[in-house]
Amino acid sequence: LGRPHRVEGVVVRGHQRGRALGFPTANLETLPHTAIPADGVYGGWLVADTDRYPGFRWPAAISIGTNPTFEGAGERTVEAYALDRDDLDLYGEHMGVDFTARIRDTLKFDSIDALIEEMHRDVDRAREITA
Ligand code: FMN
Repeated sequence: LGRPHRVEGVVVRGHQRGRALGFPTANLETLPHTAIPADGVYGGWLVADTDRYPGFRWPAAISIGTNPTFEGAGERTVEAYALDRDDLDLYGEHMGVDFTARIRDTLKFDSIDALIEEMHRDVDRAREITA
């Protein structure tokens, strides 16, 4: 494409598990017909262009999928964890996610600890991808 694919949306509340996992994510509510990449984990950027965060972007680990590790996994979500930024309050903000490189397929883990362990590796990979 010559440039990373971007998905845009307003940040909405998810199941609120992310903070407990150690990786709070911004869940983007996308418009119908948005071209969402295949389920998986990606390295890229969380891009803000709002009054609060004009021209800001943060390196991010991005997850697309139905979060099959959790019971009642249902809706496909587009979520981005801004690396090292556990303090951001982005609810209601219009944001973009730029996909730089694919890291892996989405997996159904046997335990939440196993998911968290893998997410640490994802974050390391996302850091390299955006360095
Ligand atoms: N959920 C899975 O079930 N399997 C995965 O392989 C998986 N990988 C993820 C990788 C990253 C880098 C991130 C940020 C999330 C991943 N997730 C995965 C999604 C988490 O399950 C999800 O972020 C968590 O449940 C919080 O969801 P919530 O925002 O709706 O509370």
